[in-house]
Amino acid sequence: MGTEAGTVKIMPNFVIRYSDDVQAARSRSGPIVALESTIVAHGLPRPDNLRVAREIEQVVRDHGATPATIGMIGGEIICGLDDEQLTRLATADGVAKLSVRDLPVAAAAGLDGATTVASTSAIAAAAGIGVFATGGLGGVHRDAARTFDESADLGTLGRTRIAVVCAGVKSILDVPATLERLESLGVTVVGYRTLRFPGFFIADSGYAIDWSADSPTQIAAMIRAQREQDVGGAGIVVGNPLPVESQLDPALHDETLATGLSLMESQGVTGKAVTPFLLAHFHSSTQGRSLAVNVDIILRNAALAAQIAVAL
Ligand code: PSU
Ligand code: MN
Repeated sequence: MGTEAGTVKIMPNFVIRYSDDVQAARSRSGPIVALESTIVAHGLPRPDNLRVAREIEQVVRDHGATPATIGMIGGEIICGLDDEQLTRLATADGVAKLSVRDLPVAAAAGLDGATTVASTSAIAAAAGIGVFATGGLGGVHRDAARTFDESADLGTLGRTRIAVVCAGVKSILDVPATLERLESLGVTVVGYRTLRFPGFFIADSGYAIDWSADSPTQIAAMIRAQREQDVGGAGIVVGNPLPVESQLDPALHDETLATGLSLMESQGVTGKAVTPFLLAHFHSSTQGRSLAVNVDIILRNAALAAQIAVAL
C-alpha cells in the first residue's frame, strides 16, 4: 500500500476499536446488535445501500438496542462504525470483502474493508456481543460438488458463539446441502415461529427444521442456556421468514436465478465474487423488486435481533 505524498502514515492499532456508543453499551452490559458491512458495500446497489445501512441501525435503536455495525477502516477493526465511516464503506471504490482469513492481511495493509457474516460473527463474539442481524447466510453453492464453493460463514458459525438472525441462507445456494453442513458443523438452527427453513427472497425454502421458537424471550433463553451450559461453542441460526405476501414472486425468482447462474458461468465468475454477482444480477433484472424484498428481510431481522438482545 503506497502512502500519498504529504500525508503522515499513522501505524494502525490492531486491537478492535469501539465507538463511544458501543463501548458505553458494553460497559453497562446493555443490549447490542452486531451488523455486517458486506451487505452494505457489496450486497446492495448504490445509492440505496447507504440509506438502508442507516435504516437498519435506526430499527435496532427503535427497538431499544445499540447497533454495532462492524467493518475495517484504514486497517483497524471498528465495532460501531460512525456515519462517516459507514458512508466511506458504502460509497468508496475498492472496498475489500473481508472474511475472517482476510482480517490480518487487510489490517497490515491498512485497508478499508467490509466484513461478511463470517468475520462479523467472529469479531462480535470476540467483543462479547451475543446477537447479530443479517439478510441471508452464505452456504453451499449449487455446483459445490465440482467447485467446492462453500461460504466461510458455515465453518465460522461452527466454532463461534453468536446468534445470527437471518432469513435462512441465500436462495441462490444449495439449501439442503447447506442444512446438512450446518448439522455436521454443530450449528443450532431454530425457526422463528416456523418449522420450515426460510428461503431468503422466498418465505419457505421447502425444507423442514427440527426446532422453532415463539418469542424473543425464548430465543434469549437458548442463548443464555448455551452460555451457562458451556458445552458448545457454535452459532445459533435464527431463521426469520418473510410473510408469504412479502416474498419475491417464486417464478420470477427461479427465472432470474437461472439466467444469473448461466451468466456467471459464461463470464467465469468464481470465489468471493459469486455472491455479489448473483445479488447484483437479481437487483438489476427484477426492476427493483428483489431489492425491496432484500431490504424488507434485513429490517425485519434487525428488529427481531434487537428484541432478542433486549430480552437477554
Ligand atoms: N445477506 C444479504 N446480502 C449479502 C450478504 C448476506 O442479504 O450481501 C453477504 C454476507 O456478508 C455473507 C456473504 O457473509 O454475502 C456471503 O458471501 P460468500 O458466499 O462469498 O461467503
Ligand atoms: Mn464462496
